[in-house]
Amino acid sequence: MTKRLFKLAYPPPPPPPPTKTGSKRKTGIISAAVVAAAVIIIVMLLVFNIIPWRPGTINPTPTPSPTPTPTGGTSIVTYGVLIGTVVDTSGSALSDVTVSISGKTSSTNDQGWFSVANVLPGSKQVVKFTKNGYATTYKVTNIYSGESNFVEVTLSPADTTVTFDAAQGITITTVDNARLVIAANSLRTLQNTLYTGMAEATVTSFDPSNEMEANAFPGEYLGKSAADQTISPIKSFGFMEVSITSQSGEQLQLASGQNATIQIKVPYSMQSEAAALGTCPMWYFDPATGVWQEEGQGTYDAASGSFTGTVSHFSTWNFDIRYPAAYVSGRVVDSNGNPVQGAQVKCWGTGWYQQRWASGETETKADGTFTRIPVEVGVTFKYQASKGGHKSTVFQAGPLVQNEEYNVGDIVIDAPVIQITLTWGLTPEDLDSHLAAKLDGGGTFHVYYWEEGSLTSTPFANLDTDDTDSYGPEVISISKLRPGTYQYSVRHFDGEGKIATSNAEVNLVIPNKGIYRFTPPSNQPSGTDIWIVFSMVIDSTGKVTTVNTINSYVTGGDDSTLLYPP
Ligand SMILES: [Ca+2]
Ligand SMILES: [Ca+2]
Repeated sequence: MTKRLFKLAYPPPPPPPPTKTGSKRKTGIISAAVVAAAVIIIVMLLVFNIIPWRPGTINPTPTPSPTPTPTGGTSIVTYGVLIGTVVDTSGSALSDVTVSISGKTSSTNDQGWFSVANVLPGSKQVVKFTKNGYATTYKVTNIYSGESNFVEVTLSPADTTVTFDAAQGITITTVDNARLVIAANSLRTLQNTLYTGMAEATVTSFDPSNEMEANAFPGEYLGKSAADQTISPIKSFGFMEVSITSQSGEQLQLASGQNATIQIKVPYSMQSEAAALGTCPMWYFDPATGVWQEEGQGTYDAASGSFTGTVSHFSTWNFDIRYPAAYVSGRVVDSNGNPVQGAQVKCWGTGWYQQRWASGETETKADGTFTRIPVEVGVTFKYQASKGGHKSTVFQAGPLVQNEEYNVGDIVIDAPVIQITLTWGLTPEDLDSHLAAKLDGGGTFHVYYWEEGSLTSTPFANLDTDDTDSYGPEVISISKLRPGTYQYSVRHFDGEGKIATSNAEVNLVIPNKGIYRFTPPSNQPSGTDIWIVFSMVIDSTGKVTTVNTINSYVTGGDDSTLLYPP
């Protein structure tokens, strides 16, 4: 952000890249004061011609080292890539969250971004998000071969962690006045033996009238009926995540025939509705299917403003009812009016007690359309399209009447059409993504940490996240391809080790063309700092005609001419 402000305030002279000896750059760390001081110094240097700077030219760079024979791997792969971001319930980026999907795991960087490559295609795949001290949550997403998909996740800090004697049981009350009662001698190990030692219970209750807590809802607001297994949209009065472990960390469950009691305080704004109902279906989140399964029923107690019910196993439990629905349709387009395929559309209730459900479409069709997203009748709702982590404006509509079909028209979004991910291992600490292009007609651009770019204006390419402390990911998105040649490189910015032994992996995702996976050649000449990975040629219609694997090492710097295609 600070770098963007800097560029807006002082458009003509691009700042020189920082030196390795300078304090670590990177978004959000540099204070406004430091930026202002840097601006003054740079402007003075430029005015007094201390820094040579020539508009429209690229700084000279050292002679390249001899190019080794490519030995790195390149393949077109038949998997999908899952990219996403994780925030906490205050909206801050959350690092070191473990992300698991069909046996693959990854973790989030300092900016809360993650990328999982090599995910087998499949619809309605369940993604699990865990972090010590936080309530586990899940998202459900589709994975397509040759495409990237994106999920946004909110994790809530755990409310209460209590150690207790399983032989005696315990009653735990959370800050939201939710309650869990575990009877004496009611726990078993996963080997089905009675557990009588010390146990640790982590309990987190969620107030769905709080929009950020509602965002931490596992899966989707869809429940499967106990009676006939039909799936309907549901809205919540409150939910609770319970995890019980032995002292050695082994997961514990309720023994056969045993029940625990859970009680959820209904938000004040929903208490008259709860009182009128008297009872409420209970649902548990089934990580195997990604759907809420109805099981049992809670009873409302007006004195405490709570629903109470019993459960036979621990999971995330939810007091929800089905709601009468209206249906929203529409189309997602780019700023030129072209349909955007694969966008997500989310609708959610708004108002002081209506933000207790959300619904959506995981991807728009080839013609950009989405159909029949259920919304609660009689409620004003918001809606928004997103793709690849980039979002449209938030719009508002409703209230609608039961079974009404409502078309919102076109939602405009500057979505990425191509994404390039970079991940690596522990060392070097800081690798950087560079995308540089020579355009037909003479223009150039270079997107990297110091010039993050933009999806809504030239260069229509953006560095979404830069990682500086091992592993990655880094993500570059491109929203519009312009005729010319684009070249992507990885530069070793900082830290011990070399690119060749970094376990780096680059995935170039071109929808309708495929995913190109690159790994660095092993024979990296000493002194080289740049791995030129690939170039791609864009024709006059803005389509990728060829992807050329380069896989060579050169010596340069952040502003090397060698980062540009020849
Ligand atoms: Ca980096
Ligand atoms: Ca990192």
